[in-house]
Amino acid sequence: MTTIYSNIIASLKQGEKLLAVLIDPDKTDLIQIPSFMKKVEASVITHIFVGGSDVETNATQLLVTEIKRWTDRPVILFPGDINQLTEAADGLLFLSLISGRNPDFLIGKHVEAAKKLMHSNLDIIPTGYLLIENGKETAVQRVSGTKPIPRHDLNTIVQTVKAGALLGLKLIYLEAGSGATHPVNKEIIVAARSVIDIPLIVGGGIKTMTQLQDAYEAGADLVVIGTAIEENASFLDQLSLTSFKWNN
Ligand code: 1GP
Repeated sequence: MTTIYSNIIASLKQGEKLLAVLIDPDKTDLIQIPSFMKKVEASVITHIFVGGSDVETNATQLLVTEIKRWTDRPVILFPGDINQLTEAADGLLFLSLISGRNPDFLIGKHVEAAKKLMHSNLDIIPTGYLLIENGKETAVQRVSGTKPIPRHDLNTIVQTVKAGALLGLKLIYLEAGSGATHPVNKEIIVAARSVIDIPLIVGGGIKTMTQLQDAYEAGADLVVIGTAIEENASFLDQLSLTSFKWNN
């Protein structure tokens, strides 16, 4: 079991909820990182995810190296493609897009990456990644060429989550897509939570404290926020250690 993963499990056993900020190398100016990380350090953010849909080669490595100068929080790759793999990070969500039927994103990219990852020091966490329809087309949908599962099709969502767990995947990530109109709703999170005992990540379109709280209450163990923080730096202030606590 990897260190990052065992720490996630340990947190959940203690009833703690986890929060990741998603930083996209393609949308981030390195010069902003020191002041941004200062805010992250003062916040309840527990993990830093780095990734994007279209990222230039080397941009991820440069960004991760800069982030790690300013924080001890785990930096985890959340890659849209193989060129985003870098040993500068601590961990990797090894994503299989199990909601889709594109063999490249189910296993093909993984085969291409395997040689490099066999000798990696990254904590590699096999993750079942489900794209749930949110009201508009997302970058994941465009890049992967897959259809999201309709958000009213609870049965397919639940059976897919179960299948992911039965395959031995270590995390399930319910994704509405970056900038989603509708975040993954409570009903879906409750249903997914009820059929697995591995950690559940929820992300996409979460822009308010209420939506964040809703996701936790429904059973998300780790929530990912990218766009809301990118577009509104004061959102990070609301997540400061003093003003927001979800762990009773
Ligand atoms: C996207 O789940 C993440 O992959 C975060 O989405 O940018 O909408 O917060 P947002």
